Amino acid sequence: MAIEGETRERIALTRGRRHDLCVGDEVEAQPSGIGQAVIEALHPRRNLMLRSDATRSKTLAANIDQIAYVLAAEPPFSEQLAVRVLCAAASARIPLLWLANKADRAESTRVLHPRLAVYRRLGLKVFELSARYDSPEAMHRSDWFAALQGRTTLLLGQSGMGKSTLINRLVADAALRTQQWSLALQSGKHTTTFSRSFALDSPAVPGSRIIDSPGFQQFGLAHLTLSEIAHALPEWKERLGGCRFHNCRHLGEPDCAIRTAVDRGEVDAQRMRIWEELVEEQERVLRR
Ligand SMILES: Nc1nc2c(ncn2[C@@H]2O[C@H](COP(=O)(O)OP(=O)(O)OP(=O)(O)O)[C@@H](O)[C@H]2O)c(=O)[nH]1
Ligand SMILES: [Mg+2]
Ligand SMILES: [Zn+2]
Repeated sequence: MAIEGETRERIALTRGRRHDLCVGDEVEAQPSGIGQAVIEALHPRRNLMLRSDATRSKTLAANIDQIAYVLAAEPPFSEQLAVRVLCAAASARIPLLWLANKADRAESTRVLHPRLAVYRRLGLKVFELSARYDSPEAMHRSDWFAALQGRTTLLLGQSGMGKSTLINRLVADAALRTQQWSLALQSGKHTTTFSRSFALDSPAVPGSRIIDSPGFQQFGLAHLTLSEIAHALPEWKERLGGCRFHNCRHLGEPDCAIRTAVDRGEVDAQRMRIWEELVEEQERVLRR
């Protein structure tokens, strides 16, 4: 953590067994010894991104301006996970954009394009880049870089999509620290195990921050109702009033506006399959 007016960061300790603090939190803290501080109180949060399973929820970041979801064709992109993150962000009222990384891998990236097009048509901002190979000049001229300026952005995504690589390119001293950490851990791996906020080097607009986070294989939405999930899907939201039943789950009920739209090709069928899996999981959570 950082204390206002200090340049060096401190290791923060919490009183009691408080585990719900997360990156981006603003706290009351007292310096305690060299390089340490004790957190006394948590300031109210402007927003909070979280994921949850049936038994517990995990806070991911607080007080952020937006989420950049980093995806790529390799390792395989899970649209189901991406939709889950879209739903969690929408319900937390946090704007979200997609960074489709590894554009240098033209062959594999090609298969992503039809899916990216679906989300662009739904109004999502989708940018393509190569965190590893784009030149710094190209990065600084890009629309996605402009979208990061002046904001605090949380990078989220499956493991191996390139979140840390991107931060290493954007933050001059991040790479160094990454190396030090992995040396200290004797792990030899560069996979991220905890979230960390960095000042983004953007001379034009001060105050930009970017947050690295550990990749995930699962993203539970136990904290959302089915209705909240349905309302987070924009092309569904506008049709929800059209179903015959007020509590339609869009799983084959008669006169379902969403099914009709899927049959007519107006709503993407892949999104319907993801919805079916979400309903099934949500009902499993409720049965517990
Ligand atoms: N070809 C290519 N490889 C990339 C690109 N960006 C990242 N990679 C590679 O992808 C692998 C994973 O990158 P990381 O930055 O560690 O991925 P991450 O999203 O931080 O992964 P976690 O920390 O596990 O969540 C590394 O081998 C990177 O070199 C890119 O633009 N093109
Ligand atoms: Mg990482
Ligand atoms: Zn319906």
